[in-house]
Amino acid sequence: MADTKKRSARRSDTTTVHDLTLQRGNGGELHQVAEEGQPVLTTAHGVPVADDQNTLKYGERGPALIEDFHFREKMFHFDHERIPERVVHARGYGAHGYFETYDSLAEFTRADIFQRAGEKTPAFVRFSTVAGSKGSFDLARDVRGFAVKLYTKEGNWDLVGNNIPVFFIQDPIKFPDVVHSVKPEPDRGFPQAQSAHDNFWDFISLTPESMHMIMWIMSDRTIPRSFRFMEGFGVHTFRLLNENDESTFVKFIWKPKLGLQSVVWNEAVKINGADPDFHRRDLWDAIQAGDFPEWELCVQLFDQDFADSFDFDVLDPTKLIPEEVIKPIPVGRLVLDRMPDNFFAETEQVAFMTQNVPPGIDFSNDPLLQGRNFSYLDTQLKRLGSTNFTHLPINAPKCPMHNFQQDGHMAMRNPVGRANYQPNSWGEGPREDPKRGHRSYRDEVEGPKVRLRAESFADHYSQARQFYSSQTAVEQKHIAMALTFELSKVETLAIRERMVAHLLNIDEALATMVAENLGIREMPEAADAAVSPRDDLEPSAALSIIQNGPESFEGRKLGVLVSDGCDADLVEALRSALAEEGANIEIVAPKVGGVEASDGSFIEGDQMIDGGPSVLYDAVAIIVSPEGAEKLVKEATARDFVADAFAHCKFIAFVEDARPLLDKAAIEIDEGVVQIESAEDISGFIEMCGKLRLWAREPKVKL
Ligand code: HDE
Repeated sequence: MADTKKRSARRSDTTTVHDLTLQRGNGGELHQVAEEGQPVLTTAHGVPVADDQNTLKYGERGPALIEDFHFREKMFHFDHERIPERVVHARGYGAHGYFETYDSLAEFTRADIFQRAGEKTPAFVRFSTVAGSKGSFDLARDVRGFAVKLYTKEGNWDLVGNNIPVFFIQDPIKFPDVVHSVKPEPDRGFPQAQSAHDNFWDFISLTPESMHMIMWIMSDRTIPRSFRFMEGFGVHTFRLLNENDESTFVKFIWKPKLGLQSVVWNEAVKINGADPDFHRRDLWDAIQAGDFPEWELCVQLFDQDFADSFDFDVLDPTKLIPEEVIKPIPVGRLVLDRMPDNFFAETEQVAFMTQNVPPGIDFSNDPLLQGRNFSYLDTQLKRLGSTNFTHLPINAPKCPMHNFQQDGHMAMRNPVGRANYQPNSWGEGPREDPKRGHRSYRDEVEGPKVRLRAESFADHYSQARQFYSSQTAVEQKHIAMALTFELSKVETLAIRERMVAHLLNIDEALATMVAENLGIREMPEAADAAVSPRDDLEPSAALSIIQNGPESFEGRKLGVLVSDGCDADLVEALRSALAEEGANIEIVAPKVGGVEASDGSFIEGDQMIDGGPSVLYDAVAIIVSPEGAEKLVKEATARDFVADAFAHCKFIAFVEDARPLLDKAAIEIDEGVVQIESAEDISGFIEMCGKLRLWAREPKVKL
């Protein structure tokens, strides 16, 4: 019996498949053979491998042999490939670039990076979501991390910020609680990458200090169009110290060159299905195309007198200083121009730490910052497994460094010589330098040892109210809809009501709208406020996305739905007009191979309709033939393409022949739906697309 199952050994022969020279093994399997100049596969110990297709066995169908060191080593390494994901900000995407200093800031800081105009400092940036796991989707409603590592000539400076200038909590002891509450609930293990569940809103509704942050996360800031269209904030107040150790307080802000842009919620939900890597792909594509994203670093500088007289405590991380009160000054620009060679080695293993500051930059007593300075070192050991994580190229400084730290797991930098301590008599090794070294601000601190929250931190609603009143009507509506959506997923009625009680302290109309949308029949009393919310804070236009949107279509993407028989000249004219604008185009066709245009030319597709829904584009054009339209009206994905673009208030260009498709998708022609028949019509359409969306349409498509 056994013999009948036995495969007859085949003769070895050589074959060529798609330029690869392959050799057939005894079982018929194909081996890739090293050609001249190609390296030979080896074990990790350098032993050349003869066969990487078959384990070592007794007989062709017999048991495997433990002696197979190559198999054992290969599987051992594979089994250990994963390291723990970050406990927060697990899903991230990074890129290399540089920071270029505009002018010397020597008056305020002795930080080397700010001494010389035009100086370029290598940088690595990692953007992230906070709550989701590594494999979650990019368009979760979530804060985005904006962590920047600057490899300065006097050590690494990590500015570990977010795309929102305030935070949920005032004291670091609450960090594990806020993070636990937003993560999947521990008994059921869901929901993934969502704040829309009971635990999160339970914690938030019991934590009034989070209300300002809640206004931000319910705004469209948490569903950005791409990393390239978002701001970054250092959040805390830091100090700059000059040569004489004189201190100036500073807040750091990154401003994107392309302006601010977000998507709408219904779009975000669909993008997550259509392309869970939407933000990653966007950054990758832009950098590969040489369209390097850019941000300006701005500083808000102020002194102790301002801090003493400002409406809020500058040490309170739930508060910001409006840009109209202290104007941000641009001090340099950040350009991202290179993707990592290896995602794991760089993006995954990069270790950001708030305590990495060079001489000339120092901390304030913001309690959250002080807590972070402890946490970030601790977490790297857990994640990267060795105190020697600074030996990894992505974390190592690019300036000379010397110390007596030695040994430990995986030590790569091993000192030579006799002295491994100082002082020593051997004249060996580095010594400290009080002049060049990092010096802390000589802060005078006194008071009893207490567990207390400062009275100056007690106003939890005024800036939340200021944020809301600084938004356009469209943005205010989005906040109300987001709160409604999130709280509709909360099953416990008391939690919904508690949130409405907080909203009453922020804006009565907002609270009423959310209560009505949720079907709450009896309006609760306003929550007790430790300090009465103020209504005298001026609205700040800088807090709105729409008022700080892009000025052109640059850096964005048009999706063009085409069919056989479409007008090739028109597609070509769109393509060149967009290239001139610095914008991108993708052709969406019934078959990804492409379509044959009316002049017999062939237009290649970038996506088939199922793979290129309109949520992936900033605006769309429908260029089809009468026969094409006739076919596409029967195709649900084509109807969705048009209907979604309309529902998401996008600008739509169409040719007359596309009308049946527009009618089938129930499109009402408005000023954002424009007919284009020739190259002359295109420039007006692209100029129109420069605006974010046709918000005037929204009341027609959203209750
Ligand atoms: Fe973080 N945070 N955080 N955080 N954070 C981490 O460090 C922590 C906070 C931020 O791309 C962890 O390496 C505490 C504020 C970013 O690798 C951890 C507190 C802001 C990233 C940690 C905060 C941030 C992290 C997890 C309150 C905006 C991702 C993995 C006291 C200013 C960095 C890691 C990257 C990551 C702790 C609050 C931003 C556990 C204890 C406020 C962008 O150390």
